Amino acid sequence: MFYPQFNQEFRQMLATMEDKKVVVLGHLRPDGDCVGSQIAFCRCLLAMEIEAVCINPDPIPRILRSFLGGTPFYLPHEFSGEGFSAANMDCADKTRIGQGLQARYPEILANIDHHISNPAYGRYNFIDAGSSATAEILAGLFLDCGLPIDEIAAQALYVGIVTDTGQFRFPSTTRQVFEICRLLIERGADPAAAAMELYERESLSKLRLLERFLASLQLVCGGRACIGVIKNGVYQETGADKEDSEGLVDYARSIDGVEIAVLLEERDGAIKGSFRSKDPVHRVDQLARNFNGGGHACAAGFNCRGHLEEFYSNLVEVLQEHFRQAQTSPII
Ligand SMILES: [Mn+2]
Repeated sequence: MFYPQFNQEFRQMLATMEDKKVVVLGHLRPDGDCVGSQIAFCRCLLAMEIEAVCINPDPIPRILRSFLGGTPFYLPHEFSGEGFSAANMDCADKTRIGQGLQARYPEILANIDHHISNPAYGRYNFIDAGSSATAEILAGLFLDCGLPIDEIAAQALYVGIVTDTGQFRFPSTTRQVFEICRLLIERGADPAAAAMELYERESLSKLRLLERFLASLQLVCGGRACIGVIKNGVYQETGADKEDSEGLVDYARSIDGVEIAVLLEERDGAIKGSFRSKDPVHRVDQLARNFNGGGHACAAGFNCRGHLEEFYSNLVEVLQEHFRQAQTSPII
């Protein structure tokens, strides 16, 4: 069994869902793990003849739409979902589903997630920070319980895992990850087809955005950190969408000697930031907490008010202090 600690409770939860209608919720700016987990969980419920739909506070990114396979997905204004019980996928806290959905669903029946900071806000909680993806947890639970995983669900779960492990490169890539992926492939997941959709269908405007981001990169803290920015207006100038910033910060992290990378997006008086680190020792979720954010040890984010120039120098100080306190030696 992959998750023996959850087995009984998961079965119990599914049993209570049998006389309910369920809305499967994802987080703001949904990513592959969020959408993949929603697809799979919704399809599992539908196969059990439980009425279920997915609702997301933001639209599904273009790149992920081909994986939906007819699974019902709505925006909040398209489906009222009254009388439905909520199941949150990949949401580190209640606010991640956005204000509107939070008001609609103040109580969360199921909370399935792998964020270290998740405070277990659901009636049923399946949280494992040691898992690479929410999709890994879900796949493991389905396999443990012998639940049906159709081809579309298998591919969706695979997409969640391949994206959240950075294509099997991050420290969260364990033997169990490969074991689960092997079983998903047996059930119809197709790695080459997934890679084609995920990584070979970029828009030119996204690459124009990348060009601007790369031009902004600065090394700080003696080359141990790298910061890149996207200023107001760059989206308009390049024709890129907000969702196209996904993955940019990884280029900053990829530089030799860089241990922490930061992407700062200026958004009309507010700043959206993403932290990535090469080593969990840096706990970027704690760094993000300085700015009211959170996330994983190696990947975290925040949103705050402020102006870019001021914020930038403040951030450099926070990073300098972090490296002083961490007393970690540079990775050479
Ligand atoms: Mn995730």
